[in-house]
Amino acid sequence: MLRYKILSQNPESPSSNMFTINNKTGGIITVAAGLDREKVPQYTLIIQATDMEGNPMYGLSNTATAVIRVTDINDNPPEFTAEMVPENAVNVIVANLSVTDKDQPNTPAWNAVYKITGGDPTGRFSVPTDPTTNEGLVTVVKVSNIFKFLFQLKEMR
Ligand SMILES: [Ca+2]
Ligand SMILES: [Ca+2]
Repeated sequence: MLRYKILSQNPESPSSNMFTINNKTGGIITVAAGLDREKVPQYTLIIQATDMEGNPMYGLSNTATAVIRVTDINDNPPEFTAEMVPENAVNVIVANLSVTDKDQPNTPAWNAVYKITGGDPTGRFSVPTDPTTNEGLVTVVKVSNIFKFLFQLKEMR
């Protein structure tokens, strides 16, 4: 007849008893709120099992390590990290917008989608996302008439 207990938890953050163990079944459950992958992605617990129903005089014990990995949830909005710096280009990307998101990289919780919410009533720009860097690529999709005119002039030469 075994009895289980947690000997230690590493790290002891945000509190030293984030988990409890069912002393008969060995099932580990969370007791305290505050699990956050961005702060502590993994806990290591040292578990002790003792026979003789955990009798400290006659029981024999051994320890094992339980590694608890905290999975991600989408609890961080993307944050812009740089000011938009326009470059002198007319046809393709005119600016890169970068954001940081503390959630797990390359997951739906991390991938940014950029949307122009104002200032472009004729839909001249589009902002696709760079799939590897998560940057917003501000792109001219519709060239204004004056530019079209200039391009035509160039082609005629
Ligand atoms: Ca996010
Ligand atoms: Ca998260």
